[in-house]
Amino acid sequence: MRPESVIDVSRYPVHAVGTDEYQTIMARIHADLDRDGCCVLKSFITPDGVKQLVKEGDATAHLGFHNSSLTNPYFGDDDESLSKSDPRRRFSPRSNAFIPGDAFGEDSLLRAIYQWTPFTAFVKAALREEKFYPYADPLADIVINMADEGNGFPWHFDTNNFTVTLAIQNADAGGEFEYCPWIRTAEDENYSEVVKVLDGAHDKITTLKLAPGDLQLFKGRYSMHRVKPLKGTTPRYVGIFSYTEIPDMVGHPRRVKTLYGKVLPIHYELQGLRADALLD
Ligand SMILES: O=C(O)CCC(=O)C(=O)O
Ligand SMILES: [Fe+2]
Repeated sequence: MRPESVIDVSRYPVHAVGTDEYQTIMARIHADLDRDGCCVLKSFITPDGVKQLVKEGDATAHLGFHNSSLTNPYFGDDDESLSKSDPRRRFSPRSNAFIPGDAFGEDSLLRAIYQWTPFTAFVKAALREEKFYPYADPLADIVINMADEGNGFPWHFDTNNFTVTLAIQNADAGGEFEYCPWIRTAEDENYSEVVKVLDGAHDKITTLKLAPGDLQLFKGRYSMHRVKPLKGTTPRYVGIFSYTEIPDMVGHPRRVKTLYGKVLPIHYELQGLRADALLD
């Protein structure tokens, strides 16, 4: 299957740069992102495409690497010098499995979508990112986030500025994506609002029930979000597409090992190539 046959290009003309239809969809995406930090393109992938992607998930599920931890909203360590009620001391269980990028070979539809040049250009324009490259990490460029009964993803902020996710299969129940836009800024952590979200007492929590085939663009660095716990025996599959600010960048070997359970030679060869000096 080719990407252009499974992306609903009549609704989302990703390849038709410069046309009125393209401008219209771009304007909507930009408005949604500015207002909510979130934009959902419903049924971006056709039902036939979704079927194929579910098959890829089922066929590669055994390659998923399971990981669970207790996490605060910042993925940080505990700090006993802070008061017990501080959000940095609020830890919740998190558990999932990532099916790594090398599970999706050249015959993979998920990979074909990610590598389709018009799709990359569309996502770049949608996110208005100047420096924008497909991730050179063969394990992390595309992954399927797989989770089942009891698992979810507690309230957090992302390390990266944006995520591009594709809903592939929902669990039998639960798994809603909840978010609270623009809770913090680069200058202000706004802990009092963070606590309200953690307590379920915030009045700006939006709940999204994504359907298989929906593409979500999300700016998660400033908007707090979570995936509600899952129920039932059907695994939830979400495809995650990653991009970087510089070409040829890969994950740090230690972090790659934690997330995917293995490291490849390229992680050592390209180690340390970064656009900034932040800790990974
Ligand atoms: O699985 C999802 O829908 C998003 C999970 C998430 O927030 C993350 O991986 O940072
Ligand atoms: Fe996140």
